[in-house]
Amino acid sequence: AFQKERRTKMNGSVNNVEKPNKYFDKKDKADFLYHFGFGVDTLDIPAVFGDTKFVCTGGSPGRFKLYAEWFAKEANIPCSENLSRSDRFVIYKTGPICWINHGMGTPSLSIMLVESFKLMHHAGVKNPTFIRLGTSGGIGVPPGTVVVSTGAMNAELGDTYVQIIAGKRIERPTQLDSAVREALVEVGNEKNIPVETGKTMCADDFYEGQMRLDGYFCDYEEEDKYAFLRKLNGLGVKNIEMESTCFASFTCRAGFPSAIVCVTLLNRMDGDQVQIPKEKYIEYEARPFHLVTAYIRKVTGI
Ligand code: R2B
Ligand code: URA
Repeated sequence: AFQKERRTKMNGSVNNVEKPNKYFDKKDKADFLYHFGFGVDTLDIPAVFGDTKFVCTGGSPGRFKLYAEWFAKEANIPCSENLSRSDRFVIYKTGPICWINHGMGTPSLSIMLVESFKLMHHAGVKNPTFIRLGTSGGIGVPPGTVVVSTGAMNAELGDTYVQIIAGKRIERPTQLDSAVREALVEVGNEKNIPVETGKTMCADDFYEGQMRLDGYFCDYEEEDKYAFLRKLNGLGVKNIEMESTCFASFTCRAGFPSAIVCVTLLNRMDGDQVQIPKEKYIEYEARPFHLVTAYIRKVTGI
């Protein structure tokens, strides 16, 4: 019941929160988070993670180590060592913020999210906010734009996350928290970070699934690519990445407020190759960090 109450406090949410798996608590004591490499029996999870308020996530392990270190430096607080005991994901902690990478694509992200949700459960954390800080391909916005997603669209252009369970297709809603989004946009404007809001399309691959002309395979024409991007544009899509539907759907099911903040590395209307000068890449990948950090510091007072 307390989870339902939590969810109704969130703006823009209409869905009931799902309770954790009914088999979960019976197995609680022995639970091992395989892809994090530790479990209830091998780590004092409440002592290490019990104060968590934000879980920041994104694809690359190196970038998330860097983000954690930058945050620690900026807030003048310590940064943990890598707390993961597996080489699948890295986990850093700076005060009440966890920085965990999720790899590329929804299968990898789904594993990381399930284990993060179990981690929060074992730690006794009641209402963590999850934020994805990522990269993406822009549609009709200049490279370097930070898109704060209003919703996530799947590869069939539906506003759902499609899971195949027991041979059946299950579709779930992909809402994001409007209060967190609005607060992020406000901070972006205050900080002069180029922020836009819009829908995010989640593709199942980087090349054909995003209608690139630079993959190994390409059985469509250049005009098909532009027609598809224009169609997305007409549906309010500002960027394409590879995790948004799963991220939105899982956080929504758990009742955790969440947001997706992705910088665009290129405008797909102008090309497909991601080949930007190193200094530009560093500048662009720092933008979601600056935006999310300013927001977190504002709401936590850290
Ligand atoms: C954005 O960038 C990655 C592909 O290059 C993928 O994880 C994503 O969503
Ligand atoms: N990530 C994607 O998924 N697509 C892009 O075009 C750039 C980054």
